[in-house]
Amino acid sequence: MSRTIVIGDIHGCFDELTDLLELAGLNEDDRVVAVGDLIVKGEKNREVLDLFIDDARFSSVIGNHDRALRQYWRGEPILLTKAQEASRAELECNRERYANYLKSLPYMIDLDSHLVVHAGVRPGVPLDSQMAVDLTELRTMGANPSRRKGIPWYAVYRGAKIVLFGHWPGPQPRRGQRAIGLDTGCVYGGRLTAFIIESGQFLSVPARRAYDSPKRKLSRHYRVKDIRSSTTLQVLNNTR
Ligand SMILES: [Mn+2]
Repeated sequence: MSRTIVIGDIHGCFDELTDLLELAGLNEDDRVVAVGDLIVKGEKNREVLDLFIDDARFSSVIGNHDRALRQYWRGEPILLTKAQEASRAELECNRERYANYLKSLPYMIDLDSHLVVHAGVRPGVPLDSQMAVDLTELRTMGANPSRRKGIPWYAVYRGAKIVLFGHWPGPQPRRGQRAIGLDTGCVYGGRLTAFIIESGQFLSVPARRAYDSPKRKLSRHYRVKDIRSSTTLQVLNNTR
């Protein structure tokens, strides 16, 4: 049976991506979907993009870092961070190829029962009315979507589709009643994590090393109480 393997933030960690796909035993008829931030901070950004461009099994939504380069190459007035500038320089050798690929990345990939986005969806807002800034940067409820303090969006979200997201690294996958966060901080020396939709199974591999240091200590997994009735969580519990 073909599988849908959803992978957390890769950030140029091509070696760990290879390790994870080997652990998963990637088959010809499997599909790989990334939660975005394919590039920036790690050191093999070209290799990651080449794989996603050349292999039809691979697709991704756009992350905030992918988006920054896309905006820069479109000529929008944006200041790149140091890490983004380093990736831009690495990718400049084949700018048209990489710029075209970043241009093609959607904000959401709808997998029917599941929805893949980079950061989150704002609870209560219809999917076709979500804002780009929320889809690529949302962490908590309130006016500043990037804020880390406060109630995480996924603790409130009760939408029809289970949202698979990245963007907010933690030592373990983040879990809400209807959402699963897959960024386990590989580029910071954590792990690269995948979730297989059909089996509800998590797979992860350790980073070979830390390629960047986080701006703050990886926050502890936010525990959502009263989640017993959730189908998602039953699936998750079975795989512990
Ligand atoms: Mn990220």
